[in-house]
Amino acid sequence: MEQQQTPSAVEQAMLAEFERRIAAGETVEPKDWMPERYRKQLVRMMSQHAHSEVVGMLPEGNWITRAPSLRRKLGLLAKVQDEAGHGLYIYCGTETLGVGRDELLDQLLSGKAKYSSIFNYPTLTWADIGAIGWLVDGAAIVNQTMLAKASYGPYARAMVRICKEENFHKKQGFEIMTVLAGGTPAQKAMAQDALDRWWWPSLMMFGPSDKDSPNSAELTKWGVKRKGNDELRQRFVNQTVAQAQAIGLTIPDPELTLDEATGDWKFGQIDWDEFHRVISGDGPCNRERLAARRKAHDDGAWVRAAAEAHAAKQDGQGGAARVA
Ligand code: FAQ
Repeated sequence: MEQQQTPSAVEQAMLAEFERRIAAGETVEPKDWMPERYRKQLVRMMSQHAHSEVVGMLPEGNWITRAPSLRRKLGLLAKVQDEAGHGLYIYCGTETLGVGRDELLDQLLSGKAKYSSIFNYPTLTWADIGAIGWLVDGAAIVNQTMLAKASYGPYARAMVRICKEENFHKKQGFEIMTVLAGGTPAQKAMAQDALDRWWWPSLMMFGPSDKDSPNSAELTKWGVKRKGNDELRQRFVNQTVAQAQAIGLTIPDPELTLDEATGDWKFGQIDWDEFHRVISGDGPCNRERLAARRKAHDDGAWVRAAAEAHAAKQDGQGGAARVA
């Protein structure tokens, strides 16, 4: 009986020490003791994030061959490549928690894992590329600037670099929108249409309202999340309204009003039914996105096989050299 209580007391002491470190603002590193639940929450959130970066390449990749100029094509190509890099940093960060990339990719390809709702919407016109950079990267920056202070070191450090790159992405998107909004009436209409379609899905990126967010309390207690979903969403709205006004576009929300007392732009009701449909696999492009990822994985089988054969050959040569 006593033997069963002792480990629990030790565990409690370790948990208390862990929480003391978090409260003191210390960073948790891969070899530090951590509660199993903390590790699980991080794997869940980080792997979803990594998948989002990789699936997020698809809607924009759709326009690489149709970019309106060489300059735009180069910019978009570089951006999409950056997103692949972001996925890689975060998968590497997740590996420090003892989960292999193969396992995480299996979860994505089998449809078990989540990725950001936003990437299940189609890119119908060139203006959608501007809207993604401006709104989607803009929302990602607001969320990830907070995560750059997360308690888990490898994740926080990945966020610092990612946010720097996302800033370029946002600028290229906003510049595309600025040029279109100041162009011909047809170009301006195309920019407005893209804003109309991407606005509400961008607000959904921040996740459900805090009162309906089952993970927030635990993530906040352990210093992974430093701000709630609603506060970040509000921060994004406040920033973006002024930017839309500056380029003469209208946010598609008749209820948008400035609260003079707080300085917040109050916005209308988010369609949470749509959000839940999209995250449960029934959005406009969920099936298409997963099919594209599965095809890319299958098409890349020979590259993985060649890389493994090369590594085995190098090991063999290294071994021979060492023997010699
Ligand atoms: N989409 O309890 P909460 C980017 C799920 S990167 C899908 O509030 P949490 C860059 C949530 O997972 C964009 N699912 O959850 C780029 C949970 O489900 P589970 C990705 C969502 O973790 C730009 C359930 O709902 N960024 O855009 C979404 O406390 C352009 C309950 O929610 C990140 O992943 C959603 N929007 O807060 C790339 C940032 N929202 O797992 C390419 C890191 C919620 O219990 C091109 N993640 N869910 O079954 C986070 O900050 C958080 O995980 C939140 C959700 C805020 C997304």
